[in-house]
Amino acid sequence: MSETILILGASGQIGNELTQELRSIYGNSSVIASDIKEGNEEMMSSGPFEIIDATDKETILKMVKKYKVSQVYLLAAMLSATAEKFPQKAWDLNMSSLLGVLELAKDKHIKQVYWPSSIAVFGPTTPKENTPQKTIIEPSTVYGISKLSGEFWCNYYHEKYGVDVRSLRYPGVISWKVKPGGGTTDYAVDIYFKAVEEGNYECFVSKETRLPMMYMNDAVAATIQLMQAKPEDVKIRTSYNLAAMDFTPEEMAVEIRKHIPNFKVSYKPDSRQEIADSWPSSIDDSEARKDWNWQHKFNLTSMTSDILKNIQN
Ligand code: AKB
Repeated sequence: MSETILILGASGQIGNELTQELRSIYGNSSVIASDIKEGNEEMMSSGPFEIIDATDKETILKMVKKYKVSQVYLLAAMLSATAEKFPQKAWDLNMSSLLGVLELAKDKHIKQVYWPSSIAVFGPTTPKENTPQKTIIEPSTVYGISKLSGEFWCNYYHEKYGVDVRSLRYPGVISWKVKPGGGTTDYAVDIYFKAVEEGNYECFVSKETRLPMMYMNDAVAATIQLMQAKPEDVKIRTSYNLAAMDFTPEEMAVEIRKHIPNFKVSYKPDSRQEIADSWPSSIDDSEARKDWNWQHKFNLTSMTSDILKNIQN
């Protein structure tokens, strides 16, 4: 399979690890990383990198032509907590970047597009447990509104113009290589670093807040698996529910104490609590499992061991 891939937003939490995995599959020179800021040493030294603003359609087109790009992964976005502070900016970034890339695909400059959605499309009126693919979707955050609109734009471009765009509704994604920024689920990453570095953590959501989560390794695997699936197997062109595990901060603390027995957590919920409370506590992703055979590998126990081992190293 030969593809030339452009990743927009490659220096971020998911972009960084996705870039490295795609480079190992398609070859370093076939995966062009880009962002408004440089990535880490591994990304910069292992393959091509370009400074690109994801809302700048003309520059994207120039790069698509320069490298003969066949696929674009658009990962640049403003996440839930920051988007509440800068609603207009979040809407502009999240929407204009997507519409620009969809137009390039419509005009046949690229063959395939990946665009991430999120559990943030769901809102307070959505059934909380085992949230189905099709259900009440009334988001209460700017980020959620932008993701929901984006999903329907993807579907529209697919139906109307035959654009091959694919998408996943990520749960909170947990990683240790690059930290996330501006999300509500960021505590589930911070907690591991604070456990190792300081032995205690002040959590910004309450101890019983249950949210759907996934280890980065699974998120990257799912993304690539969806992009490699046969077009006829990709039956949902808004965005697929995707799940691996769900837990509360208290359950995380119990798991971390198996490795760091004196680890202490205190709870001081802030404005992010309201966002977390509006999201599902678990997700039904049976459509992804049925359509393209999605299977997760990591649960809370195996993820915790892996992350702590890596941070301690
Ligand atoms: C966030 O917390 O904003 C993101 C997400 C769930 O999309 N991690």
